[in-house]
Amino acid sequence: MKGALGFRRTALAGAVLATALGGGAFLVACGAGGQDGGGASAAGAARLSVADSYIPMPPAGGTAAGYLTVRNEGGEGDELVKVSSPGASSVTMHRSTASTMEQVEKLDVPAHGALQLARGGTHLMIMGWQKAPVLGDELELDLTFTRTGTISVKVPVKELTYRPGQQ
Ligand SMILES: [Cu+2]
Repeated sequence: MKGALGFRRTALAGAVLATALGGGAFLVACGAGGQDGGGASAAGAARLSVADSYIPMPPAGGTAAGYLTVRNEGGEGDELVKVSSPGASSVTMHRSTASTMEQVEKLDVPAHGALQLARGGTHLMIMGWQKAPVLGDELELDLTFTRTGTISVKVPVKELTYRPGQQ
């Protein structure tokens, strides 16, 4: 934080000096450039949070899907590159296509946007449960992002028909 403020002040001082030497037009260009640079390094980092996570109850402890939303309030994108769980042997990322689904290695979390895993679209596949899940259980998922690192969330097991925002 301190470093970023220091940089801003330096850039500003440079702009003022440039005015004295070079005139108004140069000030506009230089000032705008300097501020953009400062903003990108200070407030631009990805700021992630996870919401609306749930796992529809799988039939007889079999393969389950997992859904969640990763919000990014920061000015830099990030990408989800790995998901694992202490309670399941395998968690993979899948994208649904018209007739099937395919595994993907990473999912983008856009700046000032969100990565949404939802029914019919991108989802997690959770296999090899250590203990057959029951309604109300929570499964820890460790989500690893390129820039942010790992975020751990407890994801509740819900009824098969559950959708976020309604019971
Ligand atoms: Cu799948």
